[in-house]
Amino acid sequence: MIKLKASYILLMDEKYTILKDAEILFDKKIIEVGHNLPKCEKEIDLGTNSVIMPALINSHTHLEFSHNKTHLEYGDFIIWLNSVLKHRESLFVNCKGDCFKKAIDEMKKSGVCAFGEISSTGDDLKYIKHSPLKIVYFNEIIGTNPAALDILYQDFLARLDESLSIQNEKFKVGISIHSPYSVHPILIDKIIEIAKTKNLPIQTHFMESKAERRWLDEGEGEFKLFFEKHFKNAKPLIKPLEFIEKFKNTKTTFIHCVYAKDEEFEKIKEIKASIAHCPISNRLLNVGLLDLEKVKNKSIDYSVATDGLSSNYSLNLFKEIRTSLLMHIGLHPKYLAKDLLKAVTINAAKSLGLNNGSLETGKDADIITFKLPNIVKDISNLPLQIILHTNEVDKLYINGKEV
Ligand code: MCF
Ligand code: FE
Repeated sequence: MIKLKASYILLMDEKYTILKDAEILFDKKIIEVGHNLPKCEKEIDLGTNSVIMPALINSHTHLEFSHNKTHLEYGDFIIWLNSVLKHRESLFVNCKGDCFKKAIDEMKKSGVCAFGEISSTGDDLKYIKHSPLKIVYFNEIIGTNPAALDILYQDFLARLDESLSIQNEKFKVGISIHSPYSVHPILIDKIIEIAKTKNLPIQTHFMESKAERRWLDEGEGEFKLFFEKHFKNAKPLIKPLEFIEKFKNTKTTFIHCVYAKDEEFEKIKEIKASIAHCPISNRLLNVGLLDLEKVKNKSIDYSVATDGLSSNYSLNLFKEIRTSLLMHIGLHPKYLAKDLLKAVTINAAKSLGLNNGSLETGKDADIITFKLPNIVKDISNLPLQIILHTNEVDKLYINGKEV
């Protein structure tokens, strides 16, 4: 059992409780948070201007692309996609043990205790299965060629089985349907059925670019040229609303949603799905900015994630939320900061189906501690000051153990 004492403790509970000069008692799980808690053998006072909060959760990454620094081309979605097709093989071959370790280390230093990993090949499994961080491993399905559906499905099943065979308390399995433009509806249906039977969380990229919007609405635009060039298949296979509807009665997170329409947001809400917002990725691929005000007004839960190093320069989640704070110029920084901390803790935990993300009795003891440069007298400013001044944490506990 451990007891920590800090100047500020953010619970990230329903009421957004922030305690001053308070304590937290935990073993594997959180036992109690409050003042004057019972004595225990290991007690640490973290000192002046110290903060305790739930460890962060990066809901959406693609670590298999972690070798990318300067290979992929930014500034336009289709140009980026073409550069992915060109460099994918060599990026994967060059990302081995060290490359994954570096990526995980960067997240760990920024206070991340868990991440959602999209895997398109399964080759990353051997490198990350012993990660000190918790993983929700989303086996990705991608492909629209009717002649290849069976091979793709069999390959997917083999990867899914392998990942299911190593499940443990720190490694959970999910399914990723790449996007409405890149997966054949027959595969979508089969795979959603598996997710339902096995109760697995799902992630899918949705309405990321204007090109995707135009292709799915009209069957025209840059995606038409892209499909003709690579796949000789020039017809969109599903309507966006019909796509969302398929995820009814599953636990799904829609990634990006920059070009989603009102009726699509409403459908996402109706089926109780959530959104993952990746602002730096969206900026680098130059697709625009998710309308967070709309997402909030429609009461849809959102998490904030880095996406992979395929569309980001860093996997540091504090940097990601600081960038979000600076990008959404229409929203008040103080209140946006509160929502952004929720987005990388409790909302991300819900998205991945984890028992962490808030400091409440019975939750996993996934906790970070760090120090602010000075006192924050009015605690209503604390979330904003945390986002402005934190890059790395002092301590990270996962299931009550310091890592
Ligand atoms: O989220 C970003 C941008 N949108 C779509 N896909 C990816 C992202 N980062 C990596 N990807 C992967 C995706 O999982 O790139 C491939 C897929 O395996 C694109 S399709 C060849
Ligand atoms: Fe992504």
